[in-house]
Amino acid sequence: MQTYIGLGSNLGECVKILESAFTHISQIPDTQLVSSSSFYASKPLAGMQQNDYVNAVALLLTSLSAIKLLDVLQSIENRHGRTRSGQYWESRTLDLDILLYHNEQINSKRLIVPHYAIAQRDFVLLPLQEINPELDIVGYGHIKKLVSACPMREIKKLDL
Ligand code: A4P
Ligand code: MG
Repeated sequence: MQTYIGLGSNLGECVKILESAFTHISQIPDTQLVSSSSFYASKPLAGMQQNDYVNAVALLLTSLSAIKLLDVLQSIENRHGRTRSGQYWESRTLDLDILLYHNEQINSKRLIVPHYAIAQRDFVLLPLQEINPELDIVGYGHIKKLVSACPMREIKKLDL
């Protein structure tokens, strides 16, 4: 299955953490890391008083089920010092979201796919478009249309 993963970090050495996350992702069993986007820096959503985020997207080919993949991704988050105090949108060393899983629409207790905010976030749509400019998102439409409709904030592709 083709699956797109969104990576985010706004706590600690964000760039190094995302680089390490890509290494861990490339080692997931029964899974191949096909491509990775550039890194994008932007302010936290909703004007939250937090450090800027660094975000990226990965395209994987996997034979793991979506829920098994979520388990593995959460263990990678934990290994990168992710803590959860229960606060809404708290700062995080590493967030790994399943943006898309093949063309499946999943609505279970632990998993909503496509990701609930996939069409509203510049830091998700731009790296997705970079990796696959012809992407058609089930239930939402063509990436080009979504990028034109999405309010773009200040977002910077990092030169690494
Ligand atoms: N879950 C459901 N669907 C999914 C999915 N598709 N992928 C469940 C991953 N997890 C999914 O996630 C809470 C629960 O969501 C998981 O246990 C899983 O069962 P979490 O990672 O513990 O919490 P979270 O990430 O704080 O929650 P939420 O609401 O998903 O936050 P978001 O949407 O990740 O937003 N600004 C910028 N610039 N860049 C960012 O990356 N991120 C956020 C957080 C806010 N502002 C941001 C950014
Ligand atoms: Mg998350």
